[in-house]
Amino acid sequence: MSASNNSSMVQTIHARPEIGLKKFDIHHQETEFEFKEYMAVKAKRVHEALEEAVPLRHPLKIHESMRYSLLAGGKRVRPILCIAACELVGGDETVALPLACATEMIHTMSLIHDDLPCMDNDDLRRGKPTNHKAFGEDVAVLAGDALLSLAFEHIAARTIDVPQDRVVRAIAELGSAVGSEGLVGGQIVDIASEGQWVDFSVLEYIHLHKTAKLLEASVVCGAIVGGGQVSDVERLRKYARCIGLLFQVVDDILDVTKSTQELGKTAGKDLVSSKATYPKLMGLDKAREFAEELGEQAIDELKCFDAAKAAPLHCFANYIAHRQN
Ligand code: GRG
Repeated sequence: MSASNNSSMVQTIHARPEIGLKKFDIHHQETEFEFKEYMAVKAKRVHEALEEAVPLRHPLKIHESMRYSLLAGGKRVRPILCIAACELVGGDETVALPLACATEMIHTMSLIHDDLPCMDNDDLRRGKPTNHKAFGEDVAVLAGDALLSLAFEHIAARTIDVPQDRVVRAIAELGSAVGSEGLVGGQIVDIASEGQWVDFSVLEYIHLHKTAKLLEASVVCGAIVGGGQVSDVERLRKYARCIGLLFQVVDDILDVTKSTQELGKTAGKDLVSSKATYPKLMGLDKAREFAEELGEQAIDELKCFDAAKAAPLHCFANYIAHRQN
């Protein structure tokens, strides 16, 4: 796939101070990159590592439940981003693999808990009955808890050939992305906002925390264990924040434009619920324009890196902007 063409163009995007969007130029550089193949190879490697990390053992029920959701498929966006960021700054895939698996364990636990009757009360996830539908609420809560705990154990026990200070920094980054100022913070504001009128700043808070924080931490942690300079890590953080928000804007758009079968989860839920979404607040066309802007700004953050090495992250921004499920 050609990630870009040989021409150069300049595009102006207007400022949105909440997330630091600014005017920028998009410089297209010539680079060839097989993104589909890259995704398939990395997803397979992550799947095998996850399979190995959670074997079927005693007590059987909890491990069955953990494996049911963890190995159910999913796009593996977070672990692949983690590996891609590590490789961009010169690190080896093996160095990032335990962290990459941890991001997927945390993501999966957040989906299991999000689907519970006390949260979103959903029946379908990754094309299958949700964890609590298959195993019961009690087991689903525990499977989520066990995956969260295993994620941090896995990083500490399995990350090898990396200076300890980097591992500790990565654990701190991930811990903060998950907690009360991360995913949990976004979820609680989301719950508290239900049935209320919310403005853009609240909507953006919810999505920057509920969705973007884990994507950001995946990229940042990959760059940290890969040995990236602080300036590069921070540049990649900005990239990741843009694609994190982009991910959610696209999720909102897909919810109203795709079927349940196409998504593998219940479609149209946002429309019937009283939840605020980007299409509801700004209309579908403007939400699509906003998604384009975020994708372009993400790519702009990569321009100081070598174009060939940054190709996976470059293609990732396009993939997230144009994904169909
Ligand atoms: C993390 C301690 C802790 C608790 C969880 C429930 C909760 C707190 C937070 C909700 C987080 C959540 C479910 C956000 C939505 C993120 C999102 C857009 C998920 C869809 O991700 P995809 O499309 O799914 O990558 P696949 O199935 O492809 O992995």
